[in-house]
Amino acid sequence: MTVHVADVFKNAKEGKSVGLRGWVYRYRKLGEDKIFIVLRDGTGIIQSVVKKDSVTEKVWKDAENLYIESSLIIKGELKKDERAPGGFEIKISDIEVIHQGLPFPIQKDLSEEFLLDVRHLWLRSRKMTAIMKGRHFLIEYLREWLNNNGFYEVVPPIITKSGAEGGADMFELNYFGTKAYMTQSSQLYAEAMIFGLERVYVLAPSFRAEKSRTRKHLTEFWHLEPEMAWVGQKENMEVQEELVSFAVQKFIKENEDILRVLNRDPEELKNVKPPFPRLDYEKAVERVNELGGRMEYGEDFGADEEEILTKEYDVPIFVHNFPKESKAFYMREDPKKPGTVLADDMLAPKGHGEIIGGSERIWKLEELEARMNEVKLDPKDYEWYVDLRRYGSVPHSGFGLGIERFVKWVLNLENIRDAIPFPRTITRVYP
Ligand code: NSS
Repeated sequence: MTVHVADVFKNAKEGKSVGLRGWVYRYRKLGEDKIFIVLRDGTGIIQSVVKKDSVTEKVWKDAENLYIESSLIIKGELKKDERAPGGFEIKISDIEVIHQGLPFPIQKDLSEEFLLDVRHLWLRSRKMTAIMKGRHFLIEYLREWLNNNGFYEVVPPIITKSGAEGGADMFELNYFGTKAYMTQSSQLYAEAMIFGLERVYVLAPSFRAEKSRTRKHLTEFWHLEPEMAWVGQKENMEVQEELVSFAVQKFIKENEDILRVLNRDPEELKNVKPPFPRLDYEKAVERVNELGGRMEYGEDFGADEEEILTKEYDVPIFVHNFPKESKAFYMREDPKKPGTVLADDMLAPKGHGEIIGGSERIWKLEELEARMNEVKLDPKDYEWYVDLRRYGSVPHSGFGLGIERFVKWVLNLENIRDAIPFPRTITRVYP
């Protein structure tokens, strides 16, 4: 019988027999009669030692021929060892090599580009494994909050006829002789579903053919998009801060091990609790300029401006009431501040920047038609979406959270590429 590394440490006792299966994480031969193997499995690493005089000749030979990442089953006895990680090491009595394999191509100090070329192998690293676990739990907690607050998870189509964000930057497909596109956002479909279900969310990929080559842009990202009937922009923002705070607080409470591997200090996230500071767009522009940035009214926040603005905070902030010209066609104009829309961006602190974009939607037919006219969108391309405003339309709001942006911030990653197993960027579709 075999167990996992984490289980070994849970009930460790001097002299206890254990069996483990996994991969060689580190390997070192000491003199002519001792080999140290650090074994890795999905739960952690443990040090083990093979001594020539305490195993058969075959086991010794097999041990001598192991490579980094060879797969194997080991049996042995636990021994207390202060220097070993976890305080115990395994004195090996038997090794069954499952696959010796070839010498592993990833050694120390390789370039970022090379590591991306061998991403399919690099995903075994401690760093990537910790990130992938972190991503898993963060998504679990986001879903948990939504499920506990009356939301149904629904699914959208990925192949679409028109763009949710106005249609620029879309990947085009030949759909049996007609043009179709990979979805930019599932929002419009989520909107259709609130009339039956009232509160829904979609978790699906979105595609953007943007030529942005930054540490924050992917061409394919996972997008969490809640949509709510009978909800205005004020409540929309409250839902966003509740959702984000819940996921962050639960994450730092339950995942110390992941945070430790990634050197992320949980103290830096402990103030992430509602309410988040709110800044009117106009004030935000003024503030950026006060702090040494250069921005004109109407401009979007670039990476530099987001950094300047969020540097002062250790919690996310909202920027709201953007000039309507700079935003998408479906956003409702603020009757209290004409010329601006009821929309928000949530910006994560310390330069991580935008993680959410949300808004109250135009829900009246004439208003939507007029706005589409203004921005020269052909209503024909959006006929079904416009149609939703003909039958019992209601005020509604929603938002989109970029999963990789969120993971990048919570785990404090340098680059968004590491927040997804196989990143797609303007220069990379392989592996
Ligand atoms: O373009 S957004 O600001 N808004 C929407 O797509 C709305 N239709 C969402 C909605 O209201 N349902 O994108 C939302 C978020 C944004 O804040 C980022 O966190 C993420 O989606 N996003 C991206 N992540 C990674 N790479 C790229 N290129 C990207 N674009 C947006």
